[in-house]
Amino acid sequence: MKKVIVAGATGLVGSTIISILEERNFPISEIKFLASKNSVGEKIKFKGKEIEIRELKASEFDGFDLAFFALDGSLSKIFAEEAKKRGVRVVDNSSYFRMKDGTPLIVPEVNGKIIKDDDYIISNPNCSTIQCIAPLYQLEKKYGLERVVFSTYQSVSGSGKEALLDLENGTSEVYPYPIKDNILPHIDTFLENGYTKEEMKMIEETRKILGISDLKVTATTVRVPVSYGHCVSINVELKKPFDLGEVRELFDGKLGMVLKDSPKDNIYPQPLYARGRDEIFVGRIRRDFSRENSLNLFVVSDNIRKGAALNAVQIGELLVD
Ligand code: 11C
Repeated sequence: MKKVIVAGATGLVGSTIISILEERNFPISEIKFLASKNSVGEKIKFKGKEIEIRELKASEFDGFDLAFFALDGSLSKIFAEEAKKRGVRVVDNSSYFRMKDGTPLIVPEVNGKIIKDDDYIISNPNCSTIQCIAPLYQLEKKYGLERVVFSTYQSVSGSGKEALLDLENGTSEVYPYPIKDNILPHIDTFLENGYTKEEMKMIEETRKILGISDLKVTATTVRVPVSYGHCVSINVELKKPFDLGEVRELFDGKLGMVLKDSPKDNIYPQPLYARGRDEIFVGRIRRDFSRENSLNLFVVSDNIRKGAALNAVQIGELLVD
C-alpha cells in the first residue's frame, strides 16, 4: 500500500487520475490532493470520503511514497525536485523532464521495463504521442521503421477546461481564433524552425520512447472542434515488405489496441466512441501505393485517459510492482 499525492488535482487530467486510481483500485493507504491556493478547502470525493484540497507546497510531500503531477512544467520543475528530495517518486505529466537524459519517458506496454529502482522522476509522454507508440512499436519489431509521418486531429480538451468553453461558446479565450466551426494548424507555440512545440514533441518523444534516435519522423499537429479524443493519421514506411493481414494481427487486441477496421461496414475509429475508453483504436489500415513498403493507419484514443491520466496511473502501477 502506498501513500499517494495527486498534485494539480482540479484540472481535467488531475481529476481523471483520481477517478482512475479509484476505478483500478490502486493500492493506497492514504491520499492527498494538492492544488493552487484558489482551490484550497474545496473537497474531492475518493472512495466515498470527502477529502479537502491542500495548497501545493514542498512540505506536503513529507512522508509520502508516490505523487502524480498534473501541473504546468514550471511547477513540475520545482516540485518534482522537492518531492524527490523527500524520497517521493513522481509520475510527471508535463513536458519539462521528458527529453532530459536519464529521465525515463514511459508508455508502460512498450518500455515500462526500463524504469530503475532509483528513478525518482518518470515522465508521462504527450497525449498525441502516447497513442501512436503501441502501433509503431509493433511495426518496428516485425519490419523495422524507415520513416513516419504524423498528421493529427486533436481535440480541445488537450488545452484544458477553458478550451472546452471556447468550443461550446464560439469564443477565442484560449486560442488565437475561434475553434468552433474551425480548424487550427497550430498547437502550442511556433518555433524558429517553423514547427510547433507540439510537432517537435511528437518527433522527439517518439524517437526516445522507441529508442531509435535517428528515426526519420515528421509531424503536422492540428486542433479540431471536438471535445475529447485525439486522432492521428500515420503514414509509415517500413524497412521490409509486409502483409496487411499480418499487420492487422500485430494490432488486434495487442498492447491496449483495438482494431476498428471494416470499411465496408463503415467501421473505423472515431473520437465520439473513444471518449471515456481506455483503449487505442486503430483502423483504416491500408497500403500506401505511392511508396514501397508503406502503409497508412488512423489511430484514435481518449487524450485525457490513455493520452494522460491512464498512462500515468499505469506507470504508477509499475512503481508499486
Ligand atoms: C494538446 N497534446 O492536445 C497537447 C496537450 O505536453 O503534455 C498536452 C501537452 C503536453 O494540446
